[in-house]
Amino acid sequence: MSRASSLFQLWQTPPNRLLFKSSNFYKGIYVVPGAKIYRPLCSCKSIQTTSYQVVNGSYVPTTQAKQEIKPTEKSSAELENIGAFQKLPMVMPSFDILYSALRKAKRVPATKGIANIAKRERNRGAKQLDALMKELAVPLRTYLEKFPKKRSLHPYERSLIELTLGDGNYEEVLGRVDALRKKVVSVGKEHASLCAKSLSKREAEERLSEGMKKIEEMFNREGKAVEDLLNIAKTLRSMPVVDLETPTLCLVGAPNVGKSSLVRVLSTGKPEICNYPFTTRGILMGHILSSYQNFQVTDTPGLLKRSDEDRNNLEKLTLAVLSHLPTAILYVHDLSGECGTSPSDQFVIYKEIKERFCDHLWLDVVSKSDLLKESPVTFITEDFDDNDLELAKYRKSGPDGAIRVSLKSEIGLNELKGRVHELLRLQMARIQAQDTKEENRQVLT
Ligand SMILES: Nc1nc2c(ncn2[C@@H]2O[C@H](COP(=O)(O)OP(=O)(O)OP(=O)(O)O)[C@@H](O)[C@H]2O)c(=O)[nH]1
Ligand SMILES: [Mg+2]
Repeated sequence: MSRASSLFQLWQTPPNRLLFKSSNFYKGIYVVPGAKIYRPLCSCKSIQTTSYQVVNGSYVPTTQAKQEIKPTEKSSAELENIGAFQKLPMVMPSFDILYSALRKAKRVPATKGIANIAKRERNRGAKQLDALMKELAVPLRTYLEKFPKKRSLHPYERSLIELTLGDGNYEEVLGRVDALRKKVVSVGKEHASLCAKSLSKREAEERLSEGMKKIEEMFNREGKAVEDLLNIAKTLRSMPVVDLETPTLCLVGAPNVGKSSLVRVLSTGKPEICNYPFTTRGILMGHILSSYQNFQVTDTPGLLKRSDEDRNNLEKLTLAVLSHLPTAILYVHDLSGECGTSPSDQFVIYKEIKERFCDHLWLDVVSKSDLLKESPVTFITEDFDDNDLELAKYRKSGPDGAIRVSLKSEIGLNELKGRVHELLRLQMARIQAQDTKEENRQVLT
């Protein structure tokens, strides 16, 4: 059976087979602003197949390794593209950089033809210190050139950096790597120059070993900046890849309303499902592969009723997706209130989001309809104004046109899948229209 047809079957699979299977595939991770270990928020489903070789202290894909690494400013055409995280260099641990540099520097001989022993020794010492300085500084400079400036990134990736690494941490770590590079250069130059002025063979040997020791100690002391950079690269590289040309469905709603459960049924995505809020702690991508078309599905953390200033980084991630990616929205409502957020509060959140993102294609779904036999059934007590007819209507059946589904009783799922397909086809038409508009604009300018 081909891969496409087996995935198509997944799309058709009865939901209860998928829903209540516990999954260890996706493990959410808490965002701790300021934390120095940057563990990925999201699962990475792409498998690395490229081979790498070491160039200037970076693991570079073999296909790129022979190309010269030039520090170039990004052209304006490159600025707005998504995918910068997949191009980040593979950073070597500071220990590896240091010991590779020491090994290479110690092999550097004196210039040929110097007969005087003292002269030869100070020449050798200065050259070795200079080599050590370069072997350490060049990889650091290469990293600094290859980690993009935040302002040159797509706004979505910029938000991911701020919300997953903590505000300012990316720049702070790059700043520390640059400071280390500068120290290596200055201490290396100082000791190479001292060694070059030695009056005897013995003095040259002593100054060489003193210089090497100083640089080594400094690199050991401050090399943590490189480790932090390595962790940042790992975290960012594991962020799910979004293709702006592929129609995307984004599931949004209050925490615990059943978004991830629906992602599992609608797509290949396998987010964790639990009966507590904020199970989903990052952006997770799944795919819908129908007969001829590939669609993306993103699961997002839940939104609470509160102002933007009070929102946690997880909620901000959801808003970043909606603000910066051209997704269609599947908004999930749990009118039973079993999720922990009352229908009245969900209504407030819904109205705010709908107003803010009214230009997105939209579909409403009322989840857990097995719990709504005598709707509205509220699991939590809430005060609400009986005279608010709009709210009363919402509490009974959700927004106009909402589809009722239950994963437990398998109600409404075929209708939902059909409507999702329709929505994504419309999204495809939007993307194509946008591309044509862009091409026409480029022809005219
Ligand atoms: N009764 C019933 N429970 C459901 C249904 N769909 C999901 N649930 C349960 O609702 C709970 C929350 O489901 P999730 O899919 O994790 O909800 P979520 O919106 O992704 O939650 P967060 O990631 O925390 O925002 C789980 O215990 C699910 O088993 C349904 O159709 N009926
Ligand atoms: Mg979830």
